[in-house]
Amino acid sequence: MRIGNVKINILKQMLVLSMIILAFGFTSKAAGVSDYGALKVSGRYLTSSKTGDKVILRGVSTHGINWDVGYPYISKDAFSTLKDEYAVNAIRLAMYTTEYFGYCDKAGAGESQESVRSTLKERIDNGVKAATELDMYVIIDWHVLNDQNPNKYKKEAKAFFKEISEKYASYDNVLYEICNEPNGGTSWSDISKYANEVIPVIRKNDSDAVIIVGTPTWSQDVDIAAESPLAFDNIMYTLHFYAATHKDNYRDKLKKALDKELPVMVTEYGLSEASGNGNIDTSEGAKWLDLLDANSISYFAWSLSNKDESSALLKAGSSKKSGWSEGDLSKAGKWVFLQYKKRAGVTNVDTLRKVIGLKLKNVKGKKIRVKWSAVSGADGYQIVYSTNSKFKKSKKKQVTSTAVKLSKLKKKKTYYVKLRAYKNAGAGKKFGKYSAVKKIKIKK
Ligand code: IDC
Repeated sequence: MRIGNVKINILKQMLVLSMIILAFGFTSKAAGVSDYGALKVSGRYLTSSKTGDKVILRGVSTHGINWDVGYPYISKDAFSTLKDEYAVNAIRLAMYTTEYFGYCDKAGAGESQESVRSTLKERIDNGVKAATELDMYVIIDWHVLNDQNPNKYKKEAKAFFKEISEKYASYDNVLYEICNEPNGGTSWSDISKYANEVIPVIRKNDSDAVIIVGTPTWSQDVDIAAESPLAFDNIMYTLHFYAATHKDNYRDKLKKALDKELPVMVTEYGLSEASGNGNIDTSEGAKWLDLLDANSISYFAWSLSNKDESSALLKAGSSKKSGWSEGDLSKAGKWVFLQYKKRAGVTNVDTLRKVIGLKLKNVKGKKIRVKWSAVSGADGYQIVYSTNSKFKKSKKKQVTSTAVKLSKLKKKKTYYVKLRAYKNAGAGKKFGKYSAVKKIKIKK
């Protein structure tokens, strides 16, 4: 039937179009929960239970959700900016167990411990719901740090994870991180004891959720965990790095763990020093992300915050709580999000689109006026013109505006004009494609 054929043709065209979009990556979003479904650990990889493909989460961690440099960014608006503009497909909610307003030790905060807890759980709930509505994955992080040994608050941890795994059992996008960074001499066997009690509590409610376990020495010793991994399925082990401090030696630890097929997730990293401040090292950062991507390991940048420290992804003191454009990002934020877009292949950030809307007009005095439409991301434009249609003996001119007057032209001659956008790249320039050629005869 005709109508049927027409429909099929339209469907075919849509299919071809979506294949082109996929191939060239001109979509603006990273793949999400509706693409992958629940996550599953298979061998040393995080995979999709839906397609079986390996999955890389490119995420952002909040700062501590107990502080005003952290929790105000838990919102649908903030997360959707991260997703739509910066190719982020996962969020980590970092809930400190100690320090001011901490879940287990509120450290002098002027509220009861019970009320601190209910506030923190409310924030987690807001975060989980926002991520869920946006098709994003979300990690609930029991942020052990000053408390050093997760066994210190094991009872609280079990009660907490019992409650939240019950609440989010049906959420395919929720992952549980049971101890951020054991430290202060906490051994892998200490951590294993803790994990062997906490994991079954979660499993009872949420039998197949991915659970992430911290490793000794601020989650650096994945090589040690690899020697005696836990006896559960769907477990990943944490590696954290701060690129200006942790370099080759730490990457070697990762390689050792991978040689033993340990499933690793980088639930926190920074370009800064381990303090969260100081130098930013993007070249070490690139080495790390290359290694992680090559091994399909997920990573989460610390932190979505405007705190005045170099690991923060937003400009220090910036007041916007969502809708950040590049100018609102810190040096680290700019770098991290550019990497995410490139690495997720969601936007071909290196390619400038070709110039369109080129218009030529005679101007008195053997001149022409050239105008065109702006290309997003361009730093300027290069105009090429010649009396030869093949652009032999052409002249070139570079401008940063979207209009220019060309002068000293020859009367009665026909000129051919084309132009392309460019981006400054180090010492040189990166050019987009040329516009269509337009011609004009010089009259006056
Ligand atoms: C840092 C924050 C900083 C805060 C400090 C103590 O960036 O503003 O004052 O914690 O609460 C980690 C931890 C993470 C640290 C981060 C940077 O998981 O909580 O955040 N870091 O020091 N491990 C290595 C580095």
